Amino acid sequence: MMRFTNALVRRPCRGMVRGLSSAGLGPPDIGRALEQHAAYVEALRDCGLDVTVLEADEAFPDSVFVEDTAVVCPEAAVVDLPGAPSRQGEERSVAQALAGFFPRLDAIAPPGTLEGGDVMRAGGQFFVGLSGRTNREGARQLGAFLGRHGYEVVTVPLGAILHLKTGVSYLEDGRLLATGELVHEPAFSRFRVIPVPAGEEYAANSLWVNGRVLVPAGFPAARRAVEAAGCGTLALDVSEFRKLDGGLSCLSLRW
Ligand code: CIR
Repeated sequence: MMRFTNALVRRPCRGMVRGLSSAGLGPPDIGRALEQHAAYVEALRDCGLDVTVLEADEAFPDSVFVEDTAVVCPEAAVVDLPGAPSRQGEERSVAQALAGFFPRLDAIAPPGTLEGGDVMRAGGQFFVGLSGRTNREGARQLGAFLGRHGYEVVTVPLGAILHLKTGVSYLEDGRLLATGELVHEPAFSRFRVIPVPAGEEYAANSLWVNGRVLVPAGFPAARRAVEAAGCGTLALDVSEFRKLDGGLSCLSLRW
């Protein structure tokens, strides 16, 4: 069975109130965000991960969402080039931290752009969403890096959603939790797709960690659907990150 041993996270910065957002839920409260982030780190540790916590980076309002800055797996680490101009540069300090764990780092280069929120691993395959942040050239470069290790990279064109994993999460054992346009995505035909109940679309971004699924608090029907598929769950409040269009996966890199 797949098992994660490590995670990397970064504490939220005060400037997160100026983070990119389309949620229309108002600015996040930094005090609550810090509490929710600490609980998230604790949950990852409870799941058996060794968690490296980077200090807040005030130069980048969205820097708490470290998932977007790299793609990591046991064999490889690729440093991303975020498609959002205000996020370009966040990846540098993440790369420094990853260099302590990976002997070699590859990097997405212009004109490619890629954000990790668009990258979902399912066993030997990596699905890459083509979004407003990740372009074909970025996906092609990622495919070349991961192909060396025997992984297959499959692109998924996206419509309205921000990132691929805004709408779909891999729950291991061939199970996908999906919403909207992704429920019937042909690229996912070999999976058992668990549709997220209507009105609870935000919960499509859930996070499998070593046999448990972290789900956002406040989405009981989605939680029941995940449990009915045979997964134990742990609900975490991530309301302040939701205000910036972020969710559970966005807050960490895992390998
Ligand atoms: C952004 O727009 O880039 C941030 N406000 C949210 C990033 C969420 N990250 C993710 O889905 N992996």
